[in-house]
Amino acid sequence: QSTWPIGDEQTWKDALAADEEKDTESVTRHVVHHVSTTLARQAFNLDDAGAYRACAFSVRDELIRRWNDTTSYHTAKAPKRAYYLSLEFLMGRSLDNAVLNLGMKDMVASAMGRLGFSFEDLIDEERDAGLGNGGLGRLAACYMDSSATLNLPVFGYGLRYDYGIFKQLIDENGKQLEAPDSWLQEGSPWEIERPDVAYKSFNAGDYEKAVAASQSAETITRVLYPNDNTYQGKELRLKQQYFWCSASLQDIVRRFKKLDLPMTSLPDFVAIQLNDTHPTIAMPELQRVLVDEEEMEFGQAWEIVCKVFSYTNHTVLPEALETWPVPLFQSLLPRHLSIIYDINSRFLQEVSKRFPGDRERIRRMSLIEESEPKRVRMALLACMSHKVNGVAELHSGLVKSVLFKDQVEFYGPDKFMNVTNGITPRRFVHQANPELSNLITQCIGTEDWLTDLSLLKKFEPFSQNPQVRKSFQAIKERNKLRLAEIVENELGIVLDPTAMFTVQAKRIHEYKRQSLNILGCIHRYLKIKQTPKAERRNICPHVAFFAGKSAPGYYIAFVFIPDYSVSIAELLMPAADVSVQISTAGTEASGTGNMKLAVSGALLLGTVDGANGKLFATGVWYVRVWLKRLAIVVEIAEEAGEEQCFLFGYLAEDVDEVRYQNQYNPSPIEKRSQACANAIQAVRSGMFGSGDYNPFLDTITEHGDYWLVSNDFDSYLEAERLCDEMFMKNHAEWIVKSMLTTSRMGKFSSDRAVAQYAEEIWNIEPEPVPEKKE
Ligand code: GL9
Repeated sequence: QSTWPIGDEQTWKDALAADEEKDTESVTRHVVHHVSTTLARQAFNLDDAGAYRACAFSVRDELIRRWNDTTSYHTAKAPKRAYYLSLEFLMGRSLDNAVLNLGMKDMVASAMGRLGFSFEDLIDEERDAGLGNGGLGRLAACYMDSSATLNLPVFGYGLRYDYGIFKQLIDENGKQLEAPDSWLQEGSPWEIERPDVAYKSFNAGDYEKAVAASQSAETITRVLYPNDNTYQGKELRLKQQYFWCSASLQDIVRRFKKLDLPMTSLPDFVAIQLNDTHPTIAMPELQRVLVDEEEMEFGQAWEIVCKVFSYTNHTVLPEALETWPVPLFQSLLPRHLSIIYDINSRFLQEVSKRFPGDRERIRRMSLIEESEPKRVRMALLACMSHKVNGVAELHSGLVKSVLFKDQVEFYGPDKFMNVTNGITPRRFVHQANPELSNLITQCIGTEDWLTDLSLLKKFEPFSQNPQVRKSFQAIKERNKLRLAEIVENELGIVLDPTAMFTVQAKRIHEYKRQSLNILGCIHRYLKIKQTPKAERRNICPHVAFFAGKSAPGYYIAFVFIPDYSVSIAELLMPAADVSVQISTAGTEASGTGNMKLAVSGALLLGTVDGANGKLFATGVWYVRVWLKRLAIVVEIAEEAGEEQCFLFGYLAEDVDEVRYQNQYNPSPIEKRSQACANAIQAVRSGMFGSGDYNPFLDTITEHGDYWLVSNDFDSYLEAERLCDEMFMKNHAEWIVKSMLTTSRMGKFSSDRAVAQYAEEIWNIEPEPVPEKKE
């Protein structure tokens, strides 16, 4: 019997089918249709911006058809779903990515060509959706890409900010200026407004109040907070968090309720992932819904809440941990505060049963910090969820042994796990480095590696093939040339494309130590000056690329490539020879730029931190630099094989001790590193202009060098020397190593990471939409 809901079934189906043709002619027709109707324009007044929009609308139509098929299939099948709550989604641009994923790029490009436009130019018309700060936000975007690729029933919920991450300008003194990112100025063709799906948490019935409320709701989503690894504690930020979590939960509960099942089966249908502690307020909010609205018993409700949620930690830096002042909570969310107090008192009873008389432990484990004023510890609340994970092997180890040591002892070790981050190869290889993508496909004879990155290992043997090696090298050279041309056009700086390109592209932060990189550059400069002209050609020429934004008001910063974004990453990463990952050991949770650089064949110059150690240990090769613990060197060497890699610096486990020495029993800086002292002296002498660099330099020489720049300096130079030597003297070997790097990055796909979340945390299954029958 027919289940067709409305009108004549055949009429609907014929109309849909007529819309589904996919060839250059039909694409051309669709674009022209959008030009004349959606945009109300014609050929004589159509510029690139208009053509981009029309093109985007016609591509979007194709996405929507598939979206519709997916949602109706999933609605009918009603599988368990996962919901990814992230306050940031750093999506970048969509047009190129969409046509590539739809397999329509050639078709669309030739359609636009026939209409008189260059598709590559149109791609550049799109504004980046910069609704994130860096790694954490881009990770969420990669995870959406992978969830779709894996056919997983996953939704992402976030805020649609009017202004994303600020636009970065550099003034004539080299300082950062921030300008608003008005990415919605011309509207976004990729968004669909759903005014019909609205959750009114604001007073209905009273007109004036309602208008005021909708205005205050608009200010709530006005702007993304530009913080990286720091907690700021602004009232509006807490409002953003609650507004977003409340609306998301209402949508989730509404969808669950359509199943007509008791609330007790919620955990069988709903998994919610907290991307950092930002959405932790969703836990007491669900508790409020279950207890106050569904009239469930408190203890039973909390059990359900804990089963539904899980939490990803993204940093161990103490300054980043969210703790909201109790008075602020009391004034904004009094019911939630009282729920948290109830949960806390039950929880602490359990703790004191397990550890009688251990007052110190209870103080540490309390959800409420007994400071003045008291504060709510969001991370400890999030730890009550059913799984807690870190984002790289080394980081997850620190999460267990340092950050949540008490919690591991209380809950047991099973709750705490690792899911190493990943990146999407569709965007960061296929789209950003199309020539490399083609070469890999040609060599291994299939495109399947784009959805199963472990197949990259089949590329490894081609590192022995001189022909392929030549092609691989030529691609790197063209990517470098492309970057050099853009730098010349945009910044007026002429670069030598045969020089070694080193790239450090990430947020500017002391722990990431752009300082080490720049002082290293100064060291090189001083060395070149001291070298007689005739001997200078033995020195490996470097171009050091820095890109990244600094949190406003964060005054220790340098920037060269301005306004770093996803789109600039797509340009920089394929052109790098060397990937600079030099954070103080134990501070970078994972890093994901390291992965983007490595798949494009950049060799790693880095500390044993974040995923670096793991990138290295699973494959790449082997360093013979100054790891201060020989035992570890041997262990890594055993895993990776007798090869050359460029790791350096103190290990995480040594950092506390060295730091303590720096602070309480410092040796003169010249003793820690003469080279570092010289570089600093050169800057202080005014050699690089009259800017006041002393506050920055003093952090190293006067204030205990918290981030160990001086301590790691000599081993950094040594690693760099080895790197230069290979690049200059044995470039053939360099290319082999570069190809091996690419080939061995299979693990670092976000597909692998998301599959792991699905299986080990969410307990959800792929639900591919069945092929349509003709
Ligand atoms: C971060 C970590 O610092 C990175 O090491 C990690 O790779 C990402 C993703 O897990 O998360 N945590 C964090 O607060 N940021 C990260 O990048 N900051 C920004 O996103 C700006």
